[in-house]
Amino acid sequence: MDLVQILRDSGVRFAAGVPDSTLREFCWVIAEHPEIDHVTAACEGGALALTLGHWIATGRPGCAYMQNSGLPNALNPIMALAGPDAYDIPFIMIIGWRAAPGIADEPQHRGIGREIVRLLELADIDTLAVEADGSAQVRSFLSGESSTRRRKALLVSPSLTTGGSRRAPARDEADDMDKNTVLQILVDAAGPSEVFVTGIGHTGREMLALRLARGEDPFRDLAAVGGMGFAPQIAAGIAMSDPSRRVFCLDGDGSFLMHAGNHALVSGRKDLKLTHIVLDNGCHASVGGHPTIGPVDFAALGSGLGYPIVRKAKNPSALHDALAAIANTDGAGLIHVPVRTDVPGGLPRPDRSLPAGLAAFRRVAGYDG
Ligand SMILES: Cc1ncc(C[n+]2csc(CCOP(=O)(O)OP(=O)(O)O)c2C)c(N)n1
Repeated sequence: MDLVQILRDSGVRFAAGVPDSTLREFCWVIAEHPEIDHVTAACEGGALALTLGHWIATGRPGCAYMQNSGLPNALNPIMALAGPDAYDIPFIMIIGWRAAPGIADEPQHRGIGREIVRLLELADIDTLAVEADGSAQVRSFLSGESSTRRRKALLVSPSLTTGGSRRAPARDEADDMDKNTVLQILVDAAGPSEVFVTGIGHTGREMLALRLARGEDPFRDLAAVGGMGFAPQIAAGIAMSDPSRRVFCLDGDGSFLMHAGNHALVSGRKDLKLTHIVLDNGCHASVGGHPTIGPVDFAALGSGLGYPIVRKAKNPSALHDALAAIANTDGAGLIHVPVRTDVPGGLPRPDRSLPAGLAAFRRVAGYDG
């Protein structure tokens, strides 16, 4: 089904969103559509609010697209700005439905996958689960023939995903390090008791592969697999509560930007032994390689947010220098590391449930006694 063309035919001329693997091809096509103005958003609430501005200026509902994990990020503007008790503004949402009923999916997606229809109903949004042969149904839903509410959501499950081809990287990455080289350097540089927290996406699984290849405990690191953008706050919470060791946070550029204001918590905190690494591949590599919002000068942003020390490391020796400089400075440090976009195939997954993995991490770190 050509969902983008159906949106266009329904009058949509503006779209904003955060990419999702379920919507992989949709995200590429809508970004390239000649008649639809497209913006990548830093977070889902931002995407939704962009569509509100579009409606205010044009009277046309815009389209906000996202993975269902991002719906809670958008519920604030949905209910407190666009809802019938607030400004009562129409919009159309396209939502990638991870863990749709009957589809096996990762545990972090299950809660929202199960409850999304109820969440949308509570938010006064009319919902249609899109069927593979449901073009006519979608057209009638969007035109208002079969749905009278002003706010509408189409739920798209992975079985409808088509295409999925990666596009060329948004920037020349020939001189960038590959992520595995960076991870090796970080693990070599860290002391035996130092702690790693990895953000969402493939980095956690790449660390797992590295630990297994090195014969090390695969549960030494905490993979913050849900909650995109929150790994740095988990890491900072550990660092605030356990000043005896350094905490490394391995973040993606998309994740760093999603809730960037939170990083200012490092400002003025001389006690924080936190090394925040932004692995910047310029894209959302884990969901299909769609470009992240920007370009952004992460080093300038880091300084502005109050990191006492900020470095950009484009090669192994610069990364070694940056790690040493941060280790010798009070307070948190940020390292911006441009990395290549490729994602290795066949990455392992943890062989335990999330609570069991967390328990193992706390045991290895000595936090459970
Ligand atoms: C709140 C939320 N929005 C979107 C997603 C879908 N998602 C999973 S990984 C990812 C990309 C993360 O990009 P980045 O942090 O740059 O890391 P990379 O994938 O490039 O390593 C996205 C958008 C999600 N899981 N949760």
